[in-house]
Amino acid sequence: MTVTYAERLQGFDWSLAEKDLGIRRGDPLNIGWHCSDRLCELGLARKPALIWEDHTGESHTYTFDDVRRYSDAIAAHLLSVGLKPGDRICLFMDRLAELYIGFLGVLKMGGIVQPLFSAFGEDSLWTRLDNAGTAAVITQMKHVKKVRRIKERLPQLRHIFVVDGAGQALKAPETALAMRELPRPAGFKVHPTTAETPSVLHYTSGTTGQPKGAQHVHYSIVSQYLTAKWVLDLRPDDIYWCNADPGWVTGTSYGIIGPWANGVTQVVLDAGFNAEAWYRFMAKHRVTVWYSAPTAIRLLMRDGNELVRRFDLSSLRHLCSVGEPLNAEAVIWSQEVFGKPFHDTFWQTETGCIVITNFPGMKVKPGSMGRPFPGITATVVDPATGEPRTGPGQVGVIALRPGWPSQIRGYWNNPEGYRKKFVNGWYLCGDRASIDPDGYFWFVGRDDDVINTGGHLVGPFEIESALLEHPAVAESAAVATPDKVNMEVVKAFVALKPGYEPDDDLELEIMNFIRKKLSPLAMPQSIEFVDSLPKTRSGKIIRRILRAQEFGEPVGDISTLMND
Ligand code: 6R9
Repeated sequence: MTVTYAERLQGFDWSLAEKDLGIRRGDPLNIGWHCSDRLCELGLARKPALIWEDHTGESHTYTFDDVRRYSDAIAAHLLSVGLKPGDRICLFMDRLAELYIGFLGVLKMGGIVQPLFSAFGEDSLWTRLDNAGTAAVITQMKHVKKVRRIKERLPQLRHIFVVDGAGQALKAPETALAMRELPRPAGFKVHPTTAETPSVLHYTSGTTGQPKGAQHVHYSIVSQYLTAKWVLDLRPDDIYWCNADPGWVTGTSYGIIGPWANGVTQVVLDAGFNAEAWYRFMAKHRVTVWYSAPTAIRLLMRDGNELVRRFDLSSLRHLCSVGEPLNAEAVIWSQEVFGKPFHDTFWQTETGCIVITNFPGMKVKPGSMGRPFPGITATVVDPATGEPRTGPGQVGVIALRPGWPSQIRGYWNNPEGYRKKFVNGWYLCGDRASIDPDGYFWFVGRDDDVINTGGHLVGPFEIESALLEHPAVAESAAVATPDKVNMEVVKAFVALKPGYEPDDDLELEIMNFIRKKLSPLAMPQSIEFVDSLPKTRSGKIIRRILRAQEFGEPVGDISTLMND
């Protein structure tokens, strides 16, 4: 029977999770150990941990004992070549089994694991590896070329491992790292990291500057374990699918740590979106709990109800969504075709775990994000003063009282950037919302210029910087424009240098330039050529005006901006 939200709130304390996980304050704590060795000790060695499948239908099952042994072997290998605890080690590959198991391997040797989307182009990759001072990249043949092209500009990068590189033409410092061929390390000891030892470094985009490295610690497992158990409603016999890529925090907090800390079997599909393939995959593996995102749900809706009815999806018990506003239509549609609603969950890279959510069994108000997870104190405030704005109809910025276990401990090499997120003792999420009399949060929009496309945050600054590298571009601004499926997509405004004339070919060329340098997500879907861009007196481009025009919203008072 589902325990109610009210019951969960009663006498809540995070130590509940510590007790379940056998964590004692002051003892070593290592996520890699918790997600593999511990489960074997608890008798789950032969239980499938990962059922991996690719787009051809090729499939492989890894037990918790396989995950334990292979992650040990990877950890031992990384140490044997001279990598050290605290080194940043990047995972840059598709959703291969090595990504999930390598993640634990890096943590087990005490390294800081830095997962990056394999879709990233050279510039996106370089920015993040340079900022983190990354010592090693673990990649695959398909993506190694991108690493090759930038490695001269990364003096700290000492090792490039290619997981499918055996027998291939590799160029130093590349070496092959075949997980299954590695020697079984005799007597390997997991590095004795502690609760506050850095664990995962996720890069996330803000309005200003290049992306920031959000620094998680091993103690995050406490929140990730409990939210996975209570919000995703994970139970021992579940077959769980999180369709997020581990390049995104959802793919690590709830695509690796949360479910495995619970000893739950996960399925992974290493393939792009395809409605029919997704339904077939879920039906084949009898998926019971599915964590997805609004854009994926809208894509499924687009492909119609007839398709979904061709598959037996009766195994599905619980559905959750994250990343962007879950529109009421999507909740209603899911009720119609799956017989159950998607439960919205709200959180961020910085929070590390779900903080506002529709609990299982709680009345779902379609369009609302639900209520704070127990142990999370949340409200909405005036971002200038930090004073609550919870009166009827009032909108404020979502604010959290710091101190939950998986809150990041800072931005990598950027303490000032993190300090700016706090006002009057509250951590500000940068999202606007209102709270109804029942305590449900209703998302209104972002409070900054970050573009949320298909659930992924893209920073305008990164796009604008890349645009300026194109020979024809004199000035640029990147803003969100509405999109039916992705909610928002990137639109660029470009002023050309003298001698260049706007035309379709140039538009396409600039779009592809960004796709290659950054990623398909960051690529503007359209470019509007303009003579000049709206600017403050100090010369900063005012994106707000452009964005408001795209959304047909009033531009508001810009006199203060113009006087900036
Ligand atoms: C986990 C994740 C965080 C930003 C967040 C907000 C948006 C996330 C949402 C949502 C509306 C939801 N967001 N969940 N907006 N409803 N349920 O998404 O992390 O990539 O850091 O993005 O995503 O704007 O501030 P991250």
